[in-house]
Amino acid sequence: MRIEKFKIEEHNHSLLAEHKRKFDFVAAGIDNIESFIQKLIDFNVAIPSWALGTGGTRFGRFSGAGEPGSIEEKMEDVGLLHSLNQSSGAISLHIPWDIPENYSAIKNIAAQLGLKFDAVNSNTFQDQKDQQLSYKFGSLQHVNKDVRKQAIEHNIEVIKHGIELGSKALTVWLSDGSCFPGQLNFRKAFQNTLESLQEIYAALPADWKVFIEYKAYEPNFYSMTVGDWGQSLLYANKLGPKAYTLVDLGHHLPNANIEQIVSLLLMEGKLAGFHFNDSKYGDDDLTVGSIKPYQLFLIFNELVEGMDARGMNHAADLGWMIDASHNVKDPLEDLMQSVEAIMISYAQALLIDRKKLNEAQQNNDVVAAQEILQNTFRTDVRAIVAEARLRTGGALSPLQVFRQMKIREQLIKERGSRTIATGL
Ligand code: LRH
Ligand code: MN
Repeated sequence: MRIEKFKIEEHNHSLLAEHKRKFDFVAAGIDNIESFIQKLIDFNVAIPSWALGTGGTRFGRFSGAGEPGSIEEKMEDVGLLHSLNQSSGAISLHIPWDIPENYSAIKNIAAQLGLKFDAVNSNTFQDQKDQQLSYKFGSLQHVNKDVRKQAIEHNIEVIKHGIELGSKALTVWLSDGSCFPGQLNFRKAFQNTLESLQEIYAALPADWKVFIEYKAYEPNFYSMTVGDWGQSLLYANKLGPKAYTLVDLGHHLPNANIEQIVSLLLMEGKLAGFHFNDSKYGDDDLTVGSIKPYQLFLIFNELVEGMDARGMNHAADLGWMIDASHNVKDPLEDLMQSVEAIMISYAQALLIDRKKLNEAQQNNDVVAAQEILQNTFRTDVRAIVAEARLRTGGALSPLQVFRQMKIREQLIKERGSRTIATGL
């Protein structure tokens, strides 16, 4: 299904007066409001193809209804999101969960929906039914050269799919590691993984990047072979200029200072981008900004400071992706909330008075520095984010339109209540 533009215009008209009042109030205090809004308009977050259905835990999954049962329906759902918030103009495919059979048909649908193909993701953390050799004891790290070869070939196949679709990056996340002390020779596992990644790296087109995604642990694991930002950066530095470190917010040990990690990866020119989500304990893949919104703001503070220090293009020079799963929320409502949280944190980071903050830091005026950050964090920028949507044909309140138009109910009518989306 598609949302007719007039429906969104009707909705915006009904909220316009209230919106203008709020916008004029917050905009009054901002000098460069127009360039500010343009940055928000240019900023898009890619939606994961594996997070458009209901997820679950290893103990249970409570399936939703009207879920997309094919890659075409998944693109339709991302198209719905994008028509409502004008900030979700890309989809990130996970292969083999979402193998594009007919490239030109898929590209036509993407063009009609205004979608691009972001990074493609390989999967050597599951055994596929027609697979020769198992990844039970890892993939790129495996002690058996044939298993490594099989995993390398899969990654090269994923690159080929991405090239056909116009993607420019491969994301590699490995569940490789060990469950018990003594099970693995860490050095050999690292070297096997590096040699395997070098073969994958050699298959990258000149204008492509490879994103090495690290993760501290999975339940039941004693070690991960790409366990933290240091290990990922070691691989990325040894691989070469097309290799970068991808930061999934949920992949850290408790209380890790992620904003400091981001600052240093940016300084090194080795930050790939993000898998945005939020977590209370482990890799909970919860709605962005739902648990630690201040941390998200601090991360965007480092991003804006670090990107401007390197003269980077905010929208284009890093990979902006969501990686979440939905156990109790409607997947599309959850994703709308996540995109909104990202846009709010980015807008607040743009609002920080960098000159004043730098002065406070240079004068070791700790109180003033905190006041600058927290006053900005307590500034309600939602009307500015909404104004960016309004100017690009989006809805002032995407969630309100989604509910008022009973879009999930319409999708259930179209798809039935038993469709299951591949993915998490
Ligand atoms: C691993 C991960 C990775 C994806 C998977 C779906 O936890 O974050 O990015 O491959 O989720
Ligand atoms: Mn991830």
